Amino acid sequence: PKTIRREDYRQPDWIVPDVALDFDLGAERTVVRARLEVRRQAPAPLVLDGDGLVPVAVRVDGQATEAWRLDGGALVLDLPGDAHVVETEVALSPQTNTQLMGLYASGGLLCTQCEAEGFRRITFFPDRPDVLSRYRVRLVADKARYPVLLSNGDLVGSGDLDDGRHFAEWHDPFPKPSYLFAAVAGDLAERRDSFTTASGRTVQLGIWTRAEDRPRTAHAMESLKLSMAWDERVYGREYDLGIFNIVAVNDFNFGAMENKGLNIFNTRYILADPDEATDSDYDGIAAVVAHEYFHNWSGNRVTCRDWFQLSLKEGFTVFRDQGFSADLGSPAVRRIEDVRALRATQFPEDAGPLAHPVRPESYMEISNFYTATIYNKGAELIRMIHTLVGPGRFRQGSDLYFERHDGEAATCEDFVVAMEVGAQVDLTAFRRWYGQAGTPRVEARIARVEDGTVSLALRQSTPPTPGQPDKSPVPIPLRTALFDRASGARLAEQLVLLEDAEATVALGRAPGDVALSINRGFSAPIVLVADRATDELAFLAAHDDDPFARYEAVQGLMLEALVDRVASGDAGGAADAAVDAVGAMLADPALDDAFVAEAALLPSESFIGDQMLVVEPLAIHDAREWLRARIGRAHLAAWRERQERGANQPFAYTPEAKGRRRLRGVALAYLLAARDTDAAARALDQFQRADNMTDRFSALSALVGSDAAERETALDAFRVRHGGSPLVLDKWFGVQAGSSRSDTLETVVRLSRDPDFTLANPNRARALIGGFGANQLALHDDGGAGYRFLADQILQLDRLNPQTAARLVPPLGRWRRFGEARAAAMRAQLERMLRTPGLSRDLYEQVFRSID
Ligand code: B3K
Ligand code: ZN
Repeated sequence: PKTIRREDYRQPDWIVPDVALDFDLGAERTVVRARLEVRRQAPAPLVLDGDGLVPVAVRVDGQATEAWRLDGGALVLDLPGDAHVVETEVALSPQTNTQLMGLYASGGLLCTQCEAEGFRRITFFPDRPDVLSRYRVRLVADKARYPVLLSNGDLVGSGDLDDGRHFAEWHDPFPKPSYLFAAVAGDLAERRDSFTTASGRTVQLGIWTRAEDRPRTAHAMESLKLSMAWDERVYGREYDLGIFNIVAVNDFNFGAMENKGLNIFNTRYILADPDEATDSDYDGIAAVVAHEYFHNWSGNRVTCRDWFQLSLKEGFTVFRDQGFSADLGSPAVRRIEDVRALRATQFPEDAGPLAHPVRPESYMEISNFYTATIYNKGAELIRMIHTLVGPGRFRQGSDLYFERHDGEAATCEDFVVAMEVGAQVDLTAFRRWYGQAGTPRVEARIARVEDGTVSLALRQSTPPTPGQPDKSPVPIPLRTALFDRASGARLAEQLVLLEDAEATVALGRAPGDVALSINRGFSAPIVLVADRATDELAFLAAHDDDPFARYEAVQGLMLEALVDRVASGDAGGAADAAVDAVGAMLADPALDDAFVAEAALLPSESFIGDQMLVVEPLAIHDAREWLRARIGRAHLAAWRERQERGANQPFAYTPEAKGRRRLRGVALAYLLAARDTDAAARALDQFQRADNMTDRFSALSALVGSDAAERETALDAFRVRHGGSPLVLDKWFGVQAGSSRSDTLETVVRLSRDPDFTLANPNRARALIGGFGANQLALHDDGGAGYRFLADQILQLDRLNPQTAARLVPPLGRWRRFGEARAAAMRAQLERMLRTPGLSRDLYEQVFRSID
């Protein structure tokens, strides 16, 4: 496959101001007729991208022509003038489209997915984000099978035809790139609502699902209305069309898609009721509904010039949805969750063979670049700008960005320039964050100068990443405070900006002993190496007034204990301090349950592994279980009380009740780890009596790693109760794939042959195969069979759905982090995959990059 480079960007030779599409829809066969008004921008032939398309007919200015050729799938025409009308006709087979890109069938529905390059699987077109067109779409289908016909924009006509067919015509007045095109046909039920914008326009809102799912769309609709109001209030952005529709589909490659006026969602991010969705599912729905809605401005009104600019829309939109979610619930807890996710996915990516800058330089397959780096690190860059300039100036910057680039295809540079001008800040050095991969490491150490001034010595370095051996310093904003150890008082908080490789900063005068609180709120996406003694961390765990920093201090104690335990079998004083810190939080009535639950959670096994030179999965697991048992036993009474608190109250969806449920789940896991006598019975009791999925599933999760008889009882009951609901069955597969039992590989192999398992559905494949890949203990268990199984599944899936297959590769790409035998066995599987004939471009690129 060939490599596409950012430096090779050229403006389009031809543009397409207007396009009319005519779909004659059917699952087995769909005919697409396209009419493109093309305008020349440069002396070159017209190249219309195509992927797997065969032209049935081609016309230029109304005349049939044979003067075309196919070049690597694209339709090439030499046209004489500067403006022509080009018409093409192709036939598609949605039913056999297992890639789920382009037009495909899901359940009884027909739907599209075009980002990034799926539109070329529907019709011949300059399928690049800098070609913006006005679309007119006519959909024709059998009325009984496909009573609902949706596309972007406004409905401008509909009616019946002969032979039981009907049609609908949609017109989208906003010019858009082809990746935002969407069409849906199916037997769908609507939840309808409306929203009145700040300027008084009424928008008709519709969420479309199968009829039986309609009752489970209330939370998504509520989230949509809150998002619309939030974007008006916080960013001054109003919705622009008369209609906003969302359709939920079962088979979808990722979370959702922001098509103009017609978002298409994975059912997972729409459907919820208390009996089937956990609180974190509810949160995920609110966040993704908001994210796709926010794209209407950050992505659709202002789109990307080319795919190297992907983070322009994704990083910014993640930052926006994080702000929305923070405002909905507890900002501190939300920040902790976001940082946990960053460390779980983006940090390892940035430290491994797939590391790439937020604005990449090259790719083979753009689908492989919808990564945690583009999304989550991209959001952290925006957050740093926000931190540097403050909310007011940030808003002036974002206003200017939207004003300047409305209707355009922009670049990351355009965003930075708009921020510089609008927020009055010099971001010259900050631009390096966009081009440099790798997570900076910051060493921080305080020293006392004679006159009582405390100074902070900082040093930054970024490890080499593939293709980037030498790194420059980046500007790192560090929210920093000192505490007086004797009184517990905070002495000062300041925003320290580390711009050079090294710097020393005076923090102020402090008479007595101090504790250093740094990178508060996780103000920069870095790895902090602060030379702090256990008792200093313990102090911060008890006294820091920044909840995130307090959480970090507790996690720091836990990590220290775990790393020591793995290294030497001993855990020094850090384990005792961690035990005490958790106890103190449990006893502190001022802390809310959600925060305590987050802070009491142990670092994940893979995050512990990330701290070590050579990852030892079993030793890590044992150390973690050992610390878990200690924390469990030390606070048995408190855990029991937290597990029971409010258990008999009926379900409520309030922040307090959510926090209580979260802590209940954590408490139950600690009770099981402590081998409290009745823990398994207690878990089964919670499982059986729960009137909601959060409590039921936290009980099941706690039991699934145990040998207790209650485990099978719960697993069986769960399947019987929820077997008819695909999303809940995904949980059943996933929880077993994540189990810490030694027979997990066997279980997963058996489940892969279960009649309810299929690789064709991405949610199901991710639950079982993705869940297994993320299970460090099980994947690396015997250093061979797990890798082979994972590689086999990836290869099988690649034949159906390359995009989803390629996303399962990263766990194997971490081979360098493991001991020799494991590394060799993992590499052998990567090599076997690479040798397999007929690999997709997606999988080839991921495997190829993972090998060296
Ligand atoms: N923009 C889409 C992602 C498309 C992924 C294509 N491989 C969803 C989102 O980020 O909102
Ligand atoms: Zn997005």
